[in-house]
Amino acid sequence: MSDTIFGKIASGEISADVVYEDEDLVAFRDISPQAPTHILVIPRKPIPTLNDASPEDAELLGRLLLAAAKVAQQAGIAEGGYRTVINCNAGAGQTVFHLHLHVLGGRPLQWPPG
Ligand code: DGP
Repeated sequence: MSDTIFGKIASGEISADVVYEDEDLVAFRDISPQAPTHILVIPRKPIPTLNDASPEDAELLGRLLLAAAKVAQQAGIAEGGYRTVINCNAGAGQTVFHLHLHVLGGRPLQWPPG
């Protein structure tokens, strides 16, 4: 699958607090939450960064966003508001090179993020 920690979570080799999964996606709680609700949604496919996504990934990326909305709803933060973030490469703070979407909520979120 992939040799990143998220690839190992996707394959079940490493455990995580999984809140949603299907054939192509897994969502689990961030180990270092930056908000009361902080969930990561990943494709099982090991795409390192958003820069590496290709047109053939378009449907997968759309489903990643829809899964984010679903887990936000399940977590009870959809109405109050939440933020989705994809950090791309080190300059944006990406530390795990397996594409992932952060879903953050449960507290007021400042904009711009800084
Ligand atoms: P980023 O900085 O965008 O690459 O975000 C990586 C996030 O992944 C960071 O918020 C911490 C989280 N994380 C790192 N290792 C693990 C892990 O082993 N399990 C879980 N659940 N989250 C992890």
